[in-house]
Amino acid sequence: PSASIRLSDYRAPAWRVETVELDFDLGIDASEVTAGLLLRRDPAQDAPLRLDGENLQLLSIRLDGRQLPATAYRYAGNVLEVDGARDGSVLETRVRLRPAANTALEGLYLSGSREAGFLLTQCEAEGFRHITFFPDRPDVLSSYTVTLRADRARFPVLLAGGNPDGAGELEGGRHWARFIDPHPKPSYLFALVAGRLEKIERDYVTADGRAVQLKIWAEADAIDRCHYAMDALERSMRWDEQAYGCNYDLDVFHVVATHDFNMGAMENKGLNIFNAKCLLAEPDSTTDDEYRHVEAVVAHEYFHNWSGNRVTCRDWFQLSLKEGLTVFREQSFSADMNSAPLKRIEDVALLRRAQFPEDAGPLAHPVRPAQYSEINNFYTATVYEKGAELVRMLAGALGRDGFRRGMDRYFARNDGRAATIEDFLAALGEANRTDLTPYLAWYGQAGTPRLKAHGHYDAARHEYTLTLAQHMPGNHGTEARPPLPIPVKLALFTPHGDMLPLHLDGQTSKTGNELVVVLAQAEQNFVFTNVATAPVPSLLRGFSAPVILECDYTPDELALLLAHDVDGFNRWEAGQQLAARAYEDLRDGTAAIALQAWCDALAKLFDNAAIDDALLADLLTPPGEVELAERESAIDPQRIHSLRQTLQQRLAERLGALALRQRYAALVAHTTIELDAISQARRRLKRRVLELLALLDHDGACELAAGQYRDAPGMTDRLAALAVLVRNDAAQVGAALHDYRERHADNALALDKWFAVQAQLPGEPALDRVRALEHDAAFTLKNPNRVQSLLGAFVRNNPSGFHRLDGAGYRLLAERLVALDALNPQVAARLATAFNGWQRLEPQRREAARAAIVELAGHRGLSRNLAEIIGSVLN
Ligand code: HT7
Ligand code: ZN
Repeated sequence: PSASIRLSDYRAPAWRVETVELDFDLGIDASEVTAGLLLRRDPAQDAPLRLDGENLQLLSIRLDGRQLPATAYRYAGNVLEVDGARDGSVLETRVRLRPAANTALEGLYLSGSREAGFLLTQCEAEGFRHITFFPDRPDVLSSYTVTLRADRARFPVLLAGGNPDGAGELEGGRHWARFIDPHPKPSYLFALVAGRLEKIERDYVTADGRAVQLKIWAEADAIDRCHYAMDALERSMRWDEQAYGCNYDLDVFHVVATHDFNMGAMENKGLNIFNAKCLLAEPDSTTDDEYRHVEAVVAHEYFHNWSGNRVTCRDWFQLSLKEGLTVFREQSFSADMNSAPLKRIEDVALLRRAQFPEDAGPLAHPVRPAQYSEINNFYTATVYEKGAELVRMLAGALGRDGFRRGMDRYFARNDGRAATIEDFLAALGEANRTDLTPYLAWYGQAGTPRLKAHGHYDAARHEYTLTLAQHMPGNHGTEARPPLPIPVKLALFTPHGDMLPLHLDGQTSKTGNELVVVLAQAEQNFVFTNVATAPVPSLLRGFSAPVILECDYTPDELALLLAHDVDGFNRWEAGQQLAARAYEDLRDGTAAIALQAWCDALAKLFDNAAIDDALLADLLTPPGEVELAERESAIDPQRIHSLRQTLQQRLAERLGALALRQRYAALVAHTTIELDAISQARRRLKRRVLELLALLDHDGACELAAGQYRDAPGMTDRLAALAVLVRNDAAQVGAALHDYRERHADNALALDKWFAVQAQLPGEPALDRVRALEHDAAFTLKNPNRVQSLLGAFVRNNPSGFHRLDGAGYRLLAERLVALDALNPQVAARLATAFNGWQRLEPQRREAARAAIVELAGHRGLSRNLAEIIGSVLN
């Protein structure tokens, strides 16, 4: 594997590019790019001019107007070194690219077929060096003028980032269009799109008075599915003006949908490009969860215009500076647009499902990594989701107004600059006259801290002492790490479920029913006075810090919080903790005290008309198989699956088939296709009730599911019914799958769900199903969404299917990774992270997984992307 790049080696660029003029002569098989760079040299450095360029076919090279002889430059496929450049020199290069042959989807590539598809670019993180020679690093900010030329009939639409600056006809049926971006930007934010696309448009006026044309582009068959995204975009723009004072800053804002994309979306300046699954939405093919996801991704990319584009990152180690912050901004927006507690539950569930396992195994890295071999492998749950949690802690520490003051300072001071995480903490801290540098430690260390909590009530003194202590697992004092600041939002409840007024000893300002204490040392006592009765603490409310709480609650105490906590997140959290304890009762064969308490508490909530249907659905769902596995050492995923099924069956028995049927019927009576919160909540609960009923009355529930499938007015109900039929191996499943396949044959996103639902068939039969689906005419390794829908869903969302005792799941993954890596290394590397955690499997599976990974590692010619992941996973 190639050498790693280290944060400690950072040096400012010796050469910058003040302006860049790009000229594209576009064609599907061959495109030519001419780049004119106005160079600026750092007088303090005397390094030669070295430009990144990845396997480019160099056609010509001129310096200050003169053709360079072959002796005046060197290029062996990665770096172009040029002699004789001075401050103010203009370097002009011309290269040829092969877009149709680019299956890695990085640089300039073709989306769709040769006949009907369109050309587009993806430059983050280091794709620009696949387009032209350039110092392809985020701290080189340049002004871009881009001219596109192409055949008008084949490429009627020509787009690049920036404001339009003319267009016209050329000879031979060709045309041109020019764009100037007035905002200097790093190369990773460059983009172009060319092809046959349709658009929808809307006029928008920013709070500071700029008239902006919003244009969403898609292929003709998809353009009608862009209206929801347009509404979401307008909501995002308004929200950013109100919440952060951030206005849009160009005259046009383009958004383009593609089916061929390695990630969710990309925030290119003025020309966002979206994976179609994160942009297109219409009731017949989009679920409620997907609608919310579209809104969230549209917002996320738009918010990058300030957190990422206007203020960018100095280097890729600072990636979370834009990603963690932007995820946090999107989370706040989504909470404002929808239910705040449900959003928080969803985000924390994702953190636990994706980030906690990452942080607990060989792929663990700090939010700001210290080194990497391949930067594309660092677009991780840690950088994004844990990064957002760190911003949330800072926002909590400063309070609403203080955080806004700090953000104003951060944007104002760093506008047009490439910044660091230190710059961020400094701006937030200085605007609030507080020192936030202790939080820097959070950015520098991997692992999920444990927070131990213990309460003691002194009845005679009416005092409650809460002892909080922190430790990092596996950190047995060998390296002394400073303690982290851990904000703990808390409340105290009476045994009747009422909140007690809080008086924190010695701190007159700290009163109220809820407050935040910050654990700043390894261990600290917090003494509450005038506490009338022995309380039950509600800790880490709203998940105020990304830690694992270890608290010696009794089942009754958890049941009390589940019944009474007014913090929606902590109510759910109490239920999750209780369910995990109930699971342990079943696993260990111990007295089923937690199981009883969990079922009793939920039975009461089930009859409580005041509770929101969506929250109830989440309360009725125990932690997932991945989370349950996180609590074990010799993991047997098939046993976890079956114990979790038993756990749910016990709950279903406690609720009773009659009550479940009645509730299901009542929800069916309200079936609509509307997208309002109440309708979505009903659909969510309806699905959960049907799943529980299937554990008691298999045939009856399958009959209901078949009816729901047939009558469903939209995708949420249809897919939920199909999933119940698949997972229960219903007699009706074949007909339903056939119907779905026919009905959605022309809709790639709907078809992805058809693959995914079958890939999640639990247990042994899953592997043969996956193999059979690989032979379906619609399956291809060339499309990342399709790979994700079949192989991704199998290896990631189906632990009992993937982790077969005979190791066949591991061998299948290893074989497919070799084939996929040859086409698309980024997607292969991401899929390979499914091997993470193999060391904690029980011995037989562990050996089978190890053998498959070792064999894969020995394969010659693996990409740097895949080699890095496999190498780390094996350690
Ligand atoms: N900033 C974007 C990252 C991204 C990306 C990274 C590597 C390879 C392909 C990519 N496509 C998009 C996504 C985001 O907004 O976070
Ligand atoms: Zn982002």
